[in-house]
Amino acid sequence: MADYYVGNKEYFPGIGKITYEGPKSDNPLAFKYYDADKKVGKKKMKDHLRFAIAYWHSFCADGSDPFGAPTHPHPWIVDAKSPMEAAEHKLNAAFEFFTKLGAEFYCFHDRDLAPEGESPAESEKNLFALAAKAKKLQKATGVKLLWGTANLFSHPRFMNGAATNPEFSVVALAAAQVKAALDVTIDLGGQGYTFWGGREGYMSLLNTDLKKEKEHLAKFLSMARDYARKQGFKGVFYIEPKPMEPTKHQYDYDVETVAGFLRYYGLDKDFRLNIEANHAELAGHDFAHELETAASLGLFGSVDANRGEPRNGWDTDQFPTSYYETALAMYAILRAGGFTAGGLNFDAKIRRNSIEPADLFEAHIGGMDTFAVGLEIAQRIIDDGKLSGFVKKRYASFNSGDGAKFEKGELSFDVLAKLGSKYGTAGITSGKQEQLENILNKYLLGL
Ligand code: XLS
Ligand code: NI
Ligand code: NI
Repeated sequence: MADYYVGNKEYFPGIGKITYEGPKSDNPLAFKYYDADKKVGKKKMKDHLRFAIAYWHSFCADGSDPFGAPTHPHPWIVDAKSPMEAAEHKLNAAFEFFTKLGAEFYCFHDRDLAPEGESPAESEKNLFALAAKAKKLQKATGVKLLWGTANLFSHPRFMNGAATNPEFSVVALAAAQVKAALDVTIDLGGQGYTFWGGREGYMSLLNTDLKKEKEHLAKFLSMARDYARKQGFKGVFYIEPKPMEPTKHQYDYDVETVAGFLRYYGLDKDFRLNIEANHAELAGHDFAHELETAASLGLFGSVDANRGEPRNGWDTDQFPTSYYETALAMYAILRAGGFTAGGLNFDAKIRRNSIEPADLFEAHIGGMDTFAVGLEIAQRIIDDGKLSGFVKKRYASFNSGDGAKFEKGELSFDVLAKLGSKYGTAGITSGKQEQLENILNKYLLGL
């Protein structure tokens, strides 16, 4: 990656390139565990982890919440004379941040990059103008676009949904936005394109035709896919599941729900899952459960790396800090074959009262270190082979004899039932969960 780019102005003065200093360092602006070029298994850490920065949280969100005004200073908008100039300054600040941190990828919504105009045509013009500038910065720095997306949830026109809106005109407006977002994603060499359906759900069944809305969603996604493929898009389409918030119930509830939807509508060839830790928690699942489920269906794609607050029922989007969670996540990801087009996108925000410029760096450094540790633990688990060996042995009765016949579909149900009486209580064995948990704790300690 080229040295950090500084536009007309440096937005994070006093902070240089973040380097690896090792676990003994107490420099808050250095990596303790993430050592980009260190080999873990067959790949370098950076190629396993493929870190991406979420443009919206880091450069757009201002610390405001339903109870209070913005708290984050955002120096890149202070001296701007127009929203377009502010967007340009923000872009410079973002690339300064990416390159100082050493993150190779970023992700954006159309409206993060450029302000909405008075008409769809003006919005498109704004977006294309900013994308042209982003393209230059990508070229100058080597930073790449992991995925693009369209914000189909903030504008009041989407209060009843975007692709699932009961009004056809709004569905068409959503298409105008997605088309432009796809165009810039393709132009910027985006490796993926994400659909997160924040408003694709309902608040009340009393005013909703659920079947129609789901059909409209599928139609919309198929049309968008066909358009992008025709434009030469070779990347991966992602659906990002989330069970609720902002709607009471979102159609893309969790991985299983989305997998069923994709298969029912024949979208499973082009679409993969973008799995967010906090959304898994909201759906009542472990993060690793969602990853494992997607992998088991051949639909694993990418990750929105963050964490929730277990005692809150909403999407707090905090930076990951738990080795336990990242180890189990990386264990699932490595066994799924690792990332190809996907990566770890920090869909996470610093807290409202984290108001120093360094806080944004420290948050990402912590997240990257936490995933680097998780990766090393996961590789240790794989190399040692105790856990996978146990699992393999646990299912060994299906490797030969009647068990193998069962798997191959060579037994009728009544024969299976007869075998039941033949075997009696043989094979009723311990799951050894506690022993395995103790082994996992050893790996966590690096032993
Ligand atoms: C919100 C989602 C959103 C998507 C992109 O909860 O996580 O940020 O990642 O639209
Ligand atoms: Ni997300
Ligand atoms: Ni989220």
